Amino acid sequence: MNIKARLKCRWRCSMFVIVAAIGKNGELGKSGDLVWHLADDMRFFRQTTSGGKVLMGRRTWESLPVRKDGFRKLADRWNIVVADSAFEGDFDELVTDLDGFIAENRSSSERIFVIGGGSIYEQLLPFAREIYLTEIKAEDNAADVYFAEFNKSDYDREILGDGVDEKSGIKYEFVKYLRKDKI
Ligand code: CP6
Repeated sequence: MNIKARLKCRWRCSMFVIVAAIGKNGELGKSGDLVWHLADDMRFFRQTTSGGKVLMGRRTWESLPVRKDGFRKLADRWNIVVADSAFEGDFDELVTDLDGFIAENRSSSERIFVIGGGSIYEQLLPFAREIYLTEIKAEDNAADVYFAEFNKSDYDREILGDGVDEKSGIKYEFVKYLRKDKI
């Protein structure tokens, strides 16, 4: 990142908002699917992202089930997928140059929810002022995708809620991380 870009972004980098559900060790994905399927998390995710724009990688898009109407899309949201130009699908917007997309959008005031997966989170972390993590108090050593390491001391941590999954008995917290500096 050059100095100019940093200066330009000094006051308004709230653009990219990361939303993820992770296990105790950062477990995100397993064999092309999510590790965690908690009803309360799905509700939280839907409520948080509904009506907005969601940005995801190609593999995350492919992990979405094809719906009854034959479409693979997160309903009521503008679906943006990062893939190469030959990639086809029912998404709303294709991003082939992620760095270019970040540069164009990072100082805008409109939020874009970054919803996965591992590689996309890692690339967007430096540009996200807010991170919404569902911290699931369980482990899965068969996971093959993990959330990127990030420095928690750079953020203020606020617990928005917690609970226990009825089906599995697994505990979780909905946590908001807000960057202390203005990036
Ligand atoms: N964040 C949280 C997410 C997702 C979920 N929970 C999610 C991951 C991949 C897809 C859709 C949603 N980003 N907290 C799961 C409900 Cl394809």
